[in-house]
Amino acid sequence: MYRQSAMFLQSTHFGRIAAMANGRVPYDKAAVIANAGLVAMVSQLPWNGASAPGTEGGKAKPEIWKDPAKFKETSDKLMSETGKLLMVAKAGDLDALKAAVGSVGDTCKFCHDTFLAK
Ligand code: ASC
Repeated sequence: MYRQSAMFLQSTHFGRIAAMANGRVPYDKAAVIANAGLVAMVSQLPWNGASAPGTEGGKAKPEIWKDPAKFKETSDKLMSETGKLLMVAKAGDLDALKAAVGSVGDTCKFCHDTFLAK
């Protein structure tokens, strides 16, 4: 429940940024910064409810607990990419924002493809 709640919040706030990066919603620098700050913060949370012994279950694959080093590498990458997203958000360049949104989204997708059961 903890893990899924954190993932839901990340998806919500990242989705608000992605909507602006994709042109579905008008670009609003302050809103991007606010949402990127939340994504950078919340991206640090799910691992408290994933990878520790006793947190198996849901749609998380057993590989998370079998290969914790690989999982840590993957979760560390998300935190570094969301940190970059926040810096780019503050800089206010829309093209750079699109690229950073792409990098974060690729990181989400890689981890889901690897560690999330269908
Ligand atoms: C999102 C979201 C994800 C990722 C993923 C990227 O906005 O909720 O899980 O991006 O779809 O491929």
